[in-house]
Amino acid sequence: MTPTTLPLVQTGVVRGACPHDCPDTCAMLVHVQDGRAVRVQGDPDHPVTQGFLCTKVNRYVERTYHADRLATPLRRVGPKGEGRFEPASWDEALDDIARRLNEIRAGEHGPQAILPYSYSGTLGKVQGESMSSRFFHRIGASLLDRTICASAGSVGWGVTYGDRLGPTPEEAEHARFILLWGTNTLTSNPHLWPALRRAREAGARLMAIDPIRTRTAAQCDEHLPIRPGADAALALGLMHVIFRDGLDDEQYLRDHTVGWEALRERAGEWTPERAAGITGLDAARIEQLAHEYATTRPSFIRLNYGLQRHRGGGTAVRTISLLPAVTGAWRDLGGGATLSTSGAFQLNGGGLQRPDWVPPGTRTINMIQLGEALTSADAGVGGPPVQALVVYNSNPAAVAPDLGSVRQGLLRDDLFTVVMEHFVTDTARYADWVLPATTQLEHWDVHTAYGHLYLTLNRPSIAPVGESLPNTEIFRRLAVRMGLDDPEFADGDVDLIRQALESSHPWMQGITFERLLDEGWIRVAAPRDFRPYAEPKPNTPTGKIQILAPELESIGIDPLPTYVPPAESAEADPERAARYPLMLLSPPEHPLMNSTFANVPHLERAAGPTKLLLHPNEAAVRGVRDGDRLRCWNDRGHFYGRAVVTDDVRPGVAVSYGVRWAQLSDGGRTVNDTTSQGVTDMGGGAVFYDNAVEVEGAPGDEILDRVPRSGVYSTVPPS
Ligand SMILES: Nc1nc2c(c(=O)[nH]1)N[C@H]1C(S)=C(S)[C@@H](COP(=O)(O)OP(=O)(O)OC[C@H]3O[C@@H](n4cnc5c(=O)[nH]c(N)nc54)[C@H](O)[C@@H]3O)O[C@H]1N2
Ligand SMILES: Nc1nc2c(c(=O)[nH]1)N[C@H]1C(S)=C(S)[C@@H](COP(=O)(O)OP(=O)(O)OC[C@H]3O[C@@H](n4cnc5c(=O)[nH]c(N)nc54)[C@H](O)[C@@H]3O)O[C@H]1N2
Ligand SMILES: [Mo]
Repeated sequence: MTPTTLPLVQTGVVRGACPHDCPDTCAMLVHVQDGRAVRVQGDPDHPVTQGFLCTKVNRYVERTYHADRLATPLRRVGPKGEGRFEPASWDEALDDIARRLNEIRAGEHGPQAILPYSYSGTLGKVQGESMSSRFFHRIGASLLDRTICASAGSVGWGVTYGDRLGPTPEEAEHARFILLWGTNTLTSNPHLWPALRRAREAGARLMAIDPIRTRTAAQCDEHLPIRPGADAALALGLMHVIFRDGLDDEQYLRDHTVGWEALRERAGEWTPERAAGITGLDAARIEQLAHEYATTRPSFIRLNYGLQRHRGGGTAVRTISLLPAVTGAWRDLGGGATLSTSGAFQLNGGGLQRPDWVPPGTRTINMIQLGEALTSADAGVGGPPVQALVVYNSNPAAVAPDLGSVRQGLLRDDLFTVVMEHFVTDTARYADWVLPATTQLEHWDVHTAYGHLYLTLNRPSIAPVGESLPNTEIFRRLAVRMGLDDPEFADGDVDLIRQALESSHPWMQGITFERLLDEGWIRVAAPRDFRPYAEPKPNTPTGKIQILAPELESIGIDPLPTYVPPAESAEADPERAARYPLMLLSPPEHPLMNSTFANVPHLERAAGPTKLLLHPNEAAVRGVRDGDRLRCWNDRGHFYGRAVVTDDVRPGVAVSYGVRWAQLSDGGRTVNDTTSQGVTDMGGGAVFYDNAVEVEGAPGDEILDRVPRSGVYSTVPPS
């Protein structure tokens, strides 16, 4: 069965989509010459892509033809984790994997001893969760709760507003007061920037609320260096002033919300002085900010997922998201707040993934507790131990928290691990089988977005590199070998795209595969005057914006907006904070994309060695000088980094940008050796930035642990 049904273009320009986990989902033009990709380019006609790609994705061709790219299946020959493999044929690999998985399925512990593990290597609907879900659902494997990125904020927003919607760059340019709240726009959402620039040229004021003076904060009119995890306190302090001074839009609150009187009362307790004590900001500045925010229209808040990586992340997002309800900013074009626009895309996920095939009572494992799941007898949640792990679209041995525990699990000799990948990543090193997967240039897909309203088709532009196969095809072939004969396993990738588009939602009307093939990308049929909560009919239980969300009470959470201190802060855990006085933030490094581009030579060089940013006062008390080799540690583990002494970070905060490959990092350890498997208040989300550490000088040499380049695993022949 061939995954493509249309011939490849030998020389010309092919329309594609950037597959990465970013709000921008760019329309990407791939230039092909004699069957080889030579360049990728942002589509100049796309209203959000606007003709440019980011630093990382500009290197997509370099990554695709990287000398270390996997060309054949690889079988482990050395001990687990050493990274020694030998090439094998697809038949050998799939026969062995099917046999082992069938044995486990039929064995003492049953199919739930098999755990899929995947996340955002691609956000494609087809190469993400389609055939893979059908496969795992049909065999009755354990379910994976995909919480590593966005679940706290998604639940926080969801209980308040239902679907996630908000102004996109096309509306945001109309805003005149803009708060970039816990988001590093120039790094992680760069295609919003041109809209912000246009707004600014028309007189808008741009503010950043971030513990770090990021490259984005440095470009704003003002930077408010808030303490990590204190955002809800700031939002409540702002509401205090807005209500007190009669700057609220009471009509909007009456018409469209429930619980606003209780919120007004709650906000009454949050004087600017109290908010200042928690946020580390100046009380007078909070007063003034409240006035500026409430009286300048339209006002727009861009929050993103960074700020919810603390214990109180769900509540923080929920609290901030209510500011435009209090002021009525939602009424204006470009006014409101955006966490995500994913609610605009109502695709046929059920048809793609067949959740109806999941056997009743199947357990769910939280992906951020992979270490726990692999090292405890009942997978940490009750039920059988995990005996097989099948990884695709993810690199948990780099991106998951508490890597010491993850590695301990992956080293288990009785764990059967299959990793579908482009490279021998940190995770692939521990595999029994590594299977070569295609990249976005080599397979079909269709993409929604979470920062705009365009649906984008990805057409393959080149033939698969080496013997690589799309994820879908690997699962199809495995299904056949394991004796699964449902006709759904015969659907081709284009069939899956057509199925994804089968939707009765009014915004999906008229969007077909043929049109996408012709036009490349299509805006969903949302109103052009896009003000999603101007006259809201949210799909919440009350049909209103839920300032008061009673369903939270049943899970032990305050049903009203509130402030939840970070788990590892001095407020919540003074004993720990005394030992580990620095709160370590590890947001994305500008030239990296989670862990995906960490081994691409140009970007590896651009990122340089791991850095550890410290405020001059923190450096001074530890005798640390700029450029020193530092060791950063807590009870969970340690890693090394080069000191950058700078007042870009607050005292009490340390920063190490990520995500790195352990095998390319000093000592084979990364920041995720220190992060915790704890969860957020809502959604079971990751708390990467709720991480108390200490730092000391560590004179000595860098030690790298790179898997040798040649002779160990088979690579693509040099071109
Ligand atoms: N270049 C690049 N772009 C990316 C990615 C990447 O790895 N590299 N990753 C993509 C993915 S998967 C995601 S989810 C997004 C993430 O992108 P964002 O949602 O923007 O999240 P982060 O970069 O994690 O954090 C944003 C900012 O929040 C700040 N921050 C941390 N804690 C707090 C807090 O408590 N309060 C406030 N106010 N600010 C805080 C951080 O210092 C950081 O500057 O980016 C996507 N885009
Ligand atoms: N300390 C710290 N840790 C973090 C974060 C942080 O800010 N700080 N951010 C977190 C966030 S927001 C996220 S979203 C996660 C991301 O974590 P992951 O979802 O694991 O993302 P990546 O690290 O990009 O790894 C994706 C892998 O998928 C592979 N891949 C790409 N396309 C395909 C394909 O078509 N088929 C197959 N089989 N493989 C493919 C790539 O080669 C890559 O190795 O990391 C989290 N980890
Ligand atoms: Mo993410």
